[in-house]
Amino acid sequence: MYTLHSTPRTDGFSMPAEWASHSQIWMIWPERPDNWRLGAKPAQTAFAEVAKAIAGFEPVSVGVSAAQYQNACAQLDHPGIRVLEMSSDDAWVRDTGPTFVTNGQGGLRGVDWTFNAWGGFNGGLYWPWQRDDQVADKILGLERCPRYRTEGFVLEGGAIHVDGEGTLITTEECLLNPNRNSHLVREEIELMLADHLGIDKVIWLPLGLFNDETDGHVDNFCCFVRPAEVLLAWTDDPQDPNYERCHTALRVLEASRDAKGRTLQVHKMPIPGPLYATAEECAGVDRVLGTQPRDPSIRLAGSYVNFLIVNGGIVAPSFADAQDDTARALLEQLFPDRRVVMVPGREILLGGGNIHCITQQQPAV
Ligand code: KQY
Repeated sequence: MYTLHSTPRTDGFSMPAEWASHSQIWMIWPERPDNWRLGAKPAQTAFAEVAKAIAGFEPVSVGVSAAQYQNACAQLDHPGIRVLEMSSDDAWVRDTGPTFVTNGQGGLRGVDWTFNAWGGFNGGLYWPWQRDDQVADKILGLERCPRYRTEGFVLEGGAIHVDGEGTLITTEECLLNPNRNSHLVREEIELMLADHLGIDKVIWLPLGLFNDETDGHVDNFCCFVRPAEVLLAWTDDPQDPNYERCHTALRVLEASRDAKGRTLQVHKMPIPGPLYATAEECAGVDRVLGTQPRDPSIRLAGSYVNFLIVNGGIVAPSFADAQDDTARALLEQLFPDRRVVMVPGREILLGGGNIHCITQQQPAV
């Protein structure tokens, strides 16, 4: 797609909050057997359920490989879903897709961050990742959106949340990890975020959720629900490895002011489980050198915070867990004007993420 050599900020563009209205949601069809068990068949069922839940609120576009085209079309048969042939390395469009930016005057452009599979050769989750790094460009091309490319600056969409009013939340665990942008210091990273997302203030949480294989993406841990209000994954159990993470994040959030000088109200979302993959689930994943080992002893980074805000609704994961009802009730209370739909999230979690990680919103302009 046509590449601009300025920055969104100098051109008057910024990233809207997720609750601003969308024209559609992007997804990618899961396929790789070294990440998704049983040749990705259970994951495909889960993705189709997510796509159909979203399509009840707004249109969905799903990128799929040539090999899976017919199968995906059959499983995604719904008037609100279009299927497009698109090669990729895996199915995490939150991280490989563009971050759309708008200018309040009908302009829509996209930031195409460099992608290195969550850490490149220093802890990344697979190689090669070249087709994933091309996903944002392909989506922007299909939508005829001008593109800003941050060549050499690595970022995944799941590593940030914005309030649309100048504030961004992220984690040091991810953005300051030497496996992302080791050539830059914190202030230089903040400048890149400001220039490309039009934000004025970064709130740095030290860590994300325990065992999150993305190195602590904020979208699995903490999100804005409206300006000056955040939802934080939470446990009161001092034995839980998340206890220190959650309590430290709370202290940071309570001491923070947003870009407009407001203090933040923090809502606490219980963490499900603890959840683990079964031996049978792990055995269904192909073993390939350089990909994430699957083992029943490894705690899964399950989180209800990994939901998507859609036009008029919330699409959130359920885990057949005792906390599912509490999570639904809290989401209904926090979003009284939206319909909350919960979709089984376990199969997506087994692959390393959840609903927010496999979706990318395109703002309406
Ligand atoms: O959660 C995400 N944003 C991506 C997770 C990638 C996991 C690959 N196994």
